[in-house]
Amino acid sequence: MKITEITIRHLKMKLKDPFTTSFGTFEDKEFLLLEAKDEDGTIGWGESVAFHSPWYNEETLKTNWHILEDFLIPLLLNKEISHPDEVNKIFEPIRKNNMAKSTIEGAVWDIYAQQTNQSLASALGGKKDKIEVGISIGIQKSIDELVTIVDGYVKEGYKRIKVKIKPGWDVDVMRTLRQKFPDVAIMADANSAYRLEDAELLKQLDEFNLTMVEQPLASDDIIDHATLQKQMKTPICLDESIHSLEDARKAVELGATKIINIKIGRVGGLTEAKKIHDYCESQGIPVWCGGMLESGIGRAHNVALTTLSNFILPGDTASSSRYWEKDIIEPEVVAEDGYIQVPQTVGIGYKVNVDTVESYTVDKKIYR
Ligand code: OSB
Ligand code: MG
Repeated sequence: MKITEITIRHLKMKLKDPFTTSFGTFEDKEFLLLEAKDEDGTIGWGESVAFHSPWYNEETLKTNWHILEDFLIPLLLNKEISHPDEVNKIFEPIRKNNMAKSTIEGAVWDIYAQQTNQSLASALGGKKDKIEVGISIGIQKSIDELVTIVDGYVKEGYKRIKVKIKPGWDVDVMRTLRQKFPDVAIMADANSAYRLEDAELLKQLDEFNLTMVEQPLASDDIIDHATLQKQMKTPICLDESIHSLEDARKAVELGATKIINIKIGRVGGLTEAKKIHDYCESQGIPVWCGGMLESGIGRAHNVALTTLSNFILPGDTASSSRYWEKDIIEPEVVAEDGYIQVPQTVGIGYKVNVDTVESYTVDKKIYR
């Protein structure tokens, strides 16, 4: 395969409900979509999970556009590739910028799956025909409102409820949820809102039998997480701190994490995601697939990745309709009773509705 044309689009999609984390609120999702065409006209799609501003990590939609336009696209265009695993190596001269790299790599995987006449899931080596999913719920105005929302999603069948926490919205919230939902798998995600000095407070979470606590400490830390894990019974799961197989190995060896959240964009693409998955499997560390409020295209990639065997815990890949009035793929991603059926058609398995994509597009450029 040889990529001969790439289109980058900047999309803006309104979220049905604003989403609040420990660092701020989203009302709209702005992100880049990448459409790659190979020499025989096969089209593949990739989504950048970089946000409009750099609060989750240092990448943004604009830095991704810059890195794609000035470095990654020139490295990849018209280069002969026999397998998507080679994309990583082609990008080796460029440090980090994982979300930018992953955007193209995802499109190359989509093309590869189509050309080898298989679903993206099976191209990755996934075997499941359905995946188990949970849902991530932002910070709410009151605990009562949160309880009502959780109740709705539990009734819809989501297999695990994750709630965002931050200082002042933590122990009481989790205590109430555990009282109201004694048998539901519940976890908390702090998005780095605490420091090791908060260990006494975080240890109070041990009372509530949480499945895990996600990224309690700094986004670039693994040392303090290891110290905290020694004092806490609840398993720690790292999200922001893991950018590569090497990060995963160090975090596991130090005892900083007992579970890993794999996000394709954060680790630089599906090839690296699969390596982390395989390493964790060999170490007995369960993984799950995180989310970045993706449109249908990123969501389709997440569904495919989750079919790998060590994605043991339900991830954050909820139904399209939880985020959008109208998603850009057909059919939309649907979780029923907490399961998503994995599409068996070739490539990402969902049809991209280009008219809908265009209706959300605020900027666009073609590279040849
Ligand atoms: O930390 O997992 C996170 C959303 C935006 C940024 C970071 C995170 C999240 C979520 C939501 O938790 C996951 C989703 O529903 O896509
Ligand atoms: Mg997280």
